[in-house]
Amino acid sequence: MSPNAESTAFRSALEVIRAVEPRVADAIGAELADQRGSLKLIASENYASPATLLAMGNWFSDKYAEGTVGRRFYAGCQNVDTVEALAAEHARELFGAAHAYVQPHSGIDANLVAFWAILADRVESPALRKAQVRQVNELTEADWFALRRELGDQRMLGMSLDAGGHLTHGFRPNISGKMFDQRSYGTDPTTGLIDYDRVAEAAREFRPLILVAGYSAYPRKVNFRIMREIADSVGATFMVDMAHFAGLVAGKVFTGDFDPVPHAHIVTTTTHKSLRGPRGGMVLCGPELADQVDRGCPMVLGGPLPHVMAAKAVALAEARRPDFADYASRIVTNAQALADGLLRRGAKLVTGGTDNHLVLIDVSGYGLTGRQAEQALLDSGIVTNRNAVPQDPNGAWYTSGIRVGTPALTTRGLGTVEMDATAELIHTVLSQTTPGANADGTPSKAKYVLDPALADKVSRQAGELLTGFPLYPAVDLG
Ligand code: DSN
Repeated sequence: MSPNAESTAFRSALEVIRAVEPRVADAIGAELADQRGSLKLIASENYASPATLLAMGNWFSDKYAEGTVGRRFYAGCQNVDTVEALAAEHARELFGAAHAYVQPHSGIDANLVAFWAILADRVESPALRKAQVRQVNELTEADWFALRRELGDQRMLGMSLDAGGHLTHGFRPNISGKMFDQRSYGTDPTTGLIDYDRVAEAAREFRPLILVAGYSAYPRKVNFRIMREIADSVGATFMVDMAHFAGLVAGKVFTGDFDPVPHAHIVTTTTHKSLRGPRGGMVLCGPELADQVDRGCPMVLGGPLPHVMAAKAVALAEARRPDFADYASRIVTNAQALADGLLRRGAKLVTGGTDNHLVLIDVSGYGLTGRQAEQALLDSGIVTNRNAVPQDPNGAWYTSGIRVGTPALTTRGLGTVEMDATAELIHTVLSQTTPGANADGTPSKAKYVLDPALADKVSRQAGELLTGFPLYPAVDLG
């Protein structure tokens, strides 16, 4: 590759865009400047490689490709077949899965595909059998009523939202909460850890069709062997949503009992978090569920996004290289250094630390809500997001937590020394922010007081911390 290839590619792309709508070109340039200038600690974000980004900006976007490789509802899909097959092959090899479905547009979509596949596989219903794509026209009105009744009775057991579970695991703001009769398992109130005996007890009482493991804000490993045993003991299908930690599985940081792929019947993920690919989703499963999973489009999904599947193939190829394992293990070392730095300065952390990519700070220890802390940090050049903590008295909107994660900063090359410096900046801001009041003098859960001079100083220090770790160093937009 020529030394200026990346700069030339992005500069030329912006020039072409600018000729049509300069404000879009400006916004793209501004986004790079913002990302370069801030400490990005959002646990679910990362920086995809230039090759991954460039694989998305092309004429694959113009192609319809409903169906699967070699069995499309549209003609002329030979090149889409090539990239979809490549992405699936890389995913199978990387994760040791029998089958990979790379069409989901997001994690929610991947979970819906999995839910449908499990329902179609497990629910004994003649109406449901007919509801498969090719027989759907045979459904009578009575069949539809029966189908809705039968599906409506199904049960799901997943991790509770305030313990770190995800909306799509059966919670009301997501369709899964309306599709399934849902119950959740939480964490031990003293340790903050999953109590597997309590999960087993909940499974015995509730008899779910689907037991879901996976999280978006739990800072610890999950023992998937034990979870599978629990699922088997009640005849449930065991599903793992590894969206947050797929990069740690790919990089062989989570192995044995902590690798979900050999233990789960079906695994879903996003591709853009710790896995560092394009924004999208994916489903892995064994041969038993493969046919149902492959019906994802058009059963659940809109037309596949061939340009994103091309980018998935590129990113998955990158994740198969030996340096990805090194990256994945540094994500965890960095998260632990960040946690240690925060603890040493007196911060309160859910579970007292981390063994994955994220740390959950209970900011009630600083007398703040998550909303106040999130905004004060943002004013200071530190991008995080607020998150509920277990049994959160402030609910899911204001929250009492701040979730921080290391996949993005690790991609930039920051290490444990910089994580300690980051902990210092976070602690400085949080310890010097105070809750604000509403106009009528009552305490506010959103307003806060932070000296702007301090916010500016921390912002500058955050910028200095990043100077030695340029983002997209080979991309100069001029
Ligand atoms: N929105 C993602 C996260 O931030 O964890 C999960 O869907």
